[in-house]
Parts: sequence; C-alpha cells; structure tokens
Amino acid sequence: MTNSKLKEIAAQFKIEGTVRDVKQLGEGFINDTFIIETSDDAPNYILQRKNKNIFSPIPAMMENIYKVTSHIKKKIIEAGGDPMREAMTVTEAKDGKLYFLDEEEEYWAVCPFIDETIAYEAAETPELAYAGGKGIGKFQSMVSDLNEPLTDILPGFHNIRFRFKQWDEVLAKDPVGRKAEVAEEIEWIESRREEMLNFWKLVEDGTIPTRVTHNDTKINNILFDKKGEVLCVIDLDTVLNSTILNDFGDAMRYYTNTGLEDDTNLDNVSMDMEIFKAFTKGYLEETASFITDIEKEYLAFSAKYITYEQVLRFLMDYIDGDNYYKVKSPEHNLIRTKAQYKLLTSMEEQFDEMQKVVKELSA
Ligand code: GN1
Ligand code: MG
Repeated sequence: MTNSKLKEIAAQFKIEGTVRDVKQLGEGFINDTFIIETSDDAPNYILQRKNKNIFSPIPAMMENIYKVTSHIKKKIIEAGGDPMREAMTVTEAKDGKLYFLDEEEEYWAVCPFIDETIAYEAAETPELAYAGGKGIGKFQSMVSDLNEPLTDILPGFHNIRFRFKQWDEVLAKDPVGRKAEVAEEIEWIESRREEMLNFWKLVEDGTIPTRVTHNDTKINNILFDKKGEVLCVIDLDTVLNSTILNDFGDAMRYYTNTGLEDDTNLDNVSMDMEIFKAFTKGYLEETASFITDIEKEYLAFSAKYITYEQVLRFLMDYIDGDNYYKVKSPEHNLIRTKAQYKLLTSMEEQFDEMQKVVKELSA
C-alpha cells in the first residue's frame, strides 16, 4: 500500500485538521494498523484495514463497536468524565458510514488516537495487574446493562465445541502433511477435550449467563494514563455476547505469563500467582454489582479454558498450513503452541491455589 493511497483513504473520513502523513503502526496478527498524523492542534487518528476474512460482516462489527462505545460514553458523561479520553470513538466516513470500502473491497475504519497514554506489553508488577483487573471489570460493568443484542460477527469465538469441529475437520484433511510430526501435541488437546466441553455445556444451557464481553483482553488493549490508572479499553473488534469468563480467562493467559506468547525458551514460561491474585482482586472489586456465584466459581477454570483454546488454535493453524495467524517463520505457530501449553500446565499445577485465591477474594 503506497503512502499516497493511504492518505487518500484517510481523506475519506471526517477528521479534524489536515493529514500530514500516514505511517504503519505495530504489527497486529489480524488487522493492519496505521497512524494518521495531522498538522496543528488536531488529534492524530488510528486507521485500520479490518480483516474481512475474520470479522464478517465488517459493517455489523462497526455497528457493534458503535453501540458499545456510545453506551460507555453515556456512563462516562454521567460520572463527570471525559468521553473522548475514557472511551474509544468511532470516526465516521464522510458519507456518514462507520467505515470506508475501497475499490479493492477492503474495509477501513478510523478512531481518534488518545494521546498522553501508556500501553504496556506485559503486566510487569502486581500493581499494574490490579489496575488491569479493574479496567476489564469496569468495562464489563459499564456494558452489563446494554440490552441491545450485538451481531455475532465471529461465530464460535471462544466456543470450544465450535473449535473442536474446526479441529476435527483440519485433522481429517491434514492439508500440508504436518499432522504426523505433532502427534504428541495433538494428544495434549485430545486428553482434555471432555473437561473443556463440560465447562462449555454450562454456558450453552444458560447456567453461566451470556453478557456483553470484550474477548481480547490482553494488557495492551488497555490504555493507562500517566498516573498508572486505567483510562480506556480499546480494540473492540471482538465485542460479542458471550460469557465474562472468557474475558477474565484471556486476560489471565496474557497477564500471568512470565514469558512470551511465542517464547522459544520454555523455562521462561509459567503462571505468576502474584499477578493472578492482583488482577483477580481488581476485577472482583469492579464486578461485584453483577457477577454471580457460578461465574465466580469458574473464574480460575476460565484461565485454563482460554489458554487451552489458544493452544488448540495455534496448533490447528500450524496443521492447517498457517492460514489464520500471521507467522514470522514456518515453525512460528508450533512455537506458540508449545509456549502456551507450558503456560497451561503451569496453571494446572497451581490450580488449587488459584481456586483458593478466588474464594478468599470473593468472601
Ligand atoms: C488475535 O490480533 P490480536 O492480537 O488482537 C486473536 C486472539 C488471540 C491473539 C493471540 C480475532 O488477537 O483471539 O488470542 O491473536 N484475535 C482474533 O495472541 O482471532
Ligand atoms: Mg484484537
């Protein structure tokens, strides 16, 4: 994508000021992200090419984001806060749509860049994890009374029954002949299949309630202000109706890992109990007004559930020939599989203690 093309796309949106430059930002697994730099006092903006192979349909996804952010903004205004800093904003295209469709049928969306914020790549301290727990808890609390349904633009996301269906299909096909080489890793998945399905049945039969959830609660999806307080939850592509346990579990998969998601040195990878404790404390403080006993009972389990799901998804993508996640090497998805499995086993070893922590904090 040439720079002038990017500037042309930026010009399709209702942005303040004049566009000075558009530059690539980070390297997401799914979308392509750019920053629109404007001149003068106007804010900068984030421009994203949304991945239509994953989120479908994109216009419905943007509607979901709009519903959620509008609802949150109302709450922030009621509380006397700043709705432009404490919530994400969808910047409309000049024709009033929430996205721009280019001539290659690619979807683009823009939001203002919130400046003077910090995004952390890792939960380095319990204090940070505590703040993160409060951030996710507060997000869920603010949307807990959003009664409009969201469109399911990611059918089966964090639904292990659906993942097993994909898994069984990919294994039956073995499209690139990688299956034989990962027999041991496949067994990691198979040996826990029933345990995971038993949990999901409780969501399917309504024992565990379905609510509005974020579904991608890694720490860098929260912006902190300079005082270390949570300002705003971002990356709302995956807002869905699901169980709040998925948000908690995914955060724990990310925050408590002492290593990297794709660490090649498995000795680095383990679950940090102090981080688990701190996040859970913050989370339970903010969700106290609506969280039910059954949800609390499965909080610790949800960390294992989502980590397991991630092992499955990385391994499945490896066997499938790397079609979903962007990879930096042919082995990348297998490296991720092994590192996430190490994290899962560390959680399993510490599970009794995790349960105890949740019990004590919710007493
Ligand atoms: C993807 O693109 P990113 O980093 O926001 C994925 C998550 C995975 C994560 C693995 C829509 O998120 O579910 O947990 O990679 N998002 C989607 O790091 O599949
Ligand atoms: Mg994301």
